[in-house]
Amino acid sequence: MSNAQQTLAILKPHIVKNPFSLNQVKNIILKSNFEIVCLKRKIISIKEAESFYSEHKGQFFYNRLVSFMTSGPSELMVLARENAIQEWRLLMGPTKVFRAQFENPCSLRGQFGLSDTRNATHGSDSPESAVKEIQLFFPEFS
Ligand code: IDP
Repeated sequence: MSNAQQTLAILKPHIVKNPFSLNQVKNIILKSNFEIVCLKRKIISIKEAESFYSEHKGQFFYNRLVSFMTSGPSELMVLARENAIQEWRLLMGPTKVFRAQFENPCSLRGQFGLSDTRNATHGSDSPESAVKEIQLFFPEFS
């Protein structure tokens, strides 16, 4: 794939727990021209979640976020396509679920988000974080 860029995507635990949602989200990913380059289902450890979300340490939602993200299996993916980082964030929609539902109800967070914490998906926000996040969860790949 020429001009392909990679990003780290996470399908958060409430999506993975529900086979119907999981299947729907994966179909949307493939229909949106992303290639799933690597996929791993795992329970993120507390240490990994704390490091992954370290920029939010001290925020009122940090403990809730770490405990939700470690509450069950997530699916971690390296996604590739042209402009993957921006396109995946567009497909996810806004971080806050009420905004996603009003501003972009067809986005993944608009359709599958349950709350600001359980907002369905994660996506890297820059080329630098994509490299760092892929390295954290797929050290064997990078
Ligand atoms: P992003 O996931 O869209 O990049 P960030 O601001 O980096 O958004 O926040 C990381 C994660 O922290 C979000 O995906 C969400 O799960 C959680 N989060 C962000 N803001 C809030 C909030 O106000 N309440 C609860 N959880 C939040």
